[in-house]
Amino acid sequence: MRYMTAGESHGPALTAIVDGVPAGLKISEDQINSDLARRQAGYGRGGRQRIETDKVSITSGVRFGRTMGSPIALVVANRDWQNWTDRMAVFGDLPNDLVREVAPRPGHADLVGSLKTDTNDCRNILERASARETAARVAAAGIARELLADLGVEVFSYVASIGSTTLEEDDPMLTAPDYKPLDIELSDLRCPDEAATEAMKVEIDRAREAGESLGGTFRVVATGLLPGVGGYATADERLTSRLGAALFSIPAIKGVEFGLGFQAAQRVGSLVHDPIVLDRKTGFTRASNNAGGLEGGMTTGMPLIVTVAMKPIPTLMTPLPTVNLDTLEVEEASRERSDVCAVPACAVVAEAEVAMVLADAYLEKFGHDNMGDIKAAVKNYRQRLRTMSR
Ligand code: EPS
Repeated sequence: MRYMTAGESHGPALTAIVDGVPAGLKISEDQINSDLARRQAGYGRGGRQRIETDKVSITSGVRFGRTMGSPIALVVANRDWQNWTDRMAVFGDLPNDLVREVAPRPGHADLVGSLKTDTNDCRNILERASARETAARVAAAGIARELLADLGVEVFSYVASIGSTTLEEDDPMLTAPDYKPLDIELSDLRCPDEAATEAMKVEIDRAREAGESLGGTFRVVATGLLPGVGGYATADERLTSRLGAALFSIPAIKGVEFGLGFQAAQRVGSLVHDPIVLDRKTGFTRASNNAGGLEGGMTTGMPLIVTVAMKPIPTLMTPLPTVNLDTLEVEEASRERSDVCAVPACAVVAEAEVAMVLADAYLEKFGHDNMGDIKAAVKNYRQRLRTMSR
């Protein structure tokens, strides 16, 4: 199962195509729309989100609410397109009075993308490099989430820090899976602690007043996983590399840690690895989860816990110096309308990427054709695991 997206930030629409989806999977537009709404929210978001109310339209692959096994096309319209038809026209001559973007923003794809594609208008680059594209990813991953939910797997995320303000957690590898989705979604920053949320808001206010932007960290958690999904034998089977690649494909991601992550490198082995224990009801399990649910590139059956770092958004209202592409003079980088902080939204996008990789790995292990056969294979595997631990 894989997806591809197309679409510019201020073009008519974003499109995603998902293929490799088994037949017989129930799809809910409402569920996808609620994920799209979560991606739009969060304290620190900018003016664009007041224009958009992202809704998915499924134009192929689903009949009477169920997948047919054919590619699924999903479209999310850009309402803002109405305001950009002059500057983003699909056809017609280049207007003489077209305002080009010639002051590339440090940290964005503007300059290098323009050099690479031989354009003197950074808009050709920024329209696609904009994080607006991630709405299409969230829509696409709605299919993966339905599949995982049908097999007992839930994926959620929460914000762990904004700038220098951190959510205090004793041992997130033990406690993260127990956070209540409602506590997370009711927070303006998708952070399960009220006091931390308020402190993060203060830091965002301070950044906004200073014309600054802020990054942060968040965790993505997947529960209900079976052990042995992914693979150890070849590089491209390993879930660690697949999840890493998927998460690093999100704009602005600068770090990904599995389980204890970098902390594991500072501890002795006995304080890192998770003792194997036998639970008479559920089979083999672990006394701790420092590995964050992955060993040897495969799921262990413990919750998957990934911590992700997002850099501050490159668009600054107090801009850094840049070089004008026309005059070659030093000037201030362009001020595009932007967010001060989009970490809570980015966490929803990361959930989407994780869901897509996990769904793909489940299908690899349990078959691709239809949900009935897949569920029977999952049941059979569970049964064998129980027998092996007896
Ligand atoms: C975004 C839409 C964009 C930006 C933001 C993410 O809309 P606009 O450019 O019209 O304001 O708000 O993009 C960036 C932060 C970026 O660096 O490109 C969205 O829908 O997520």
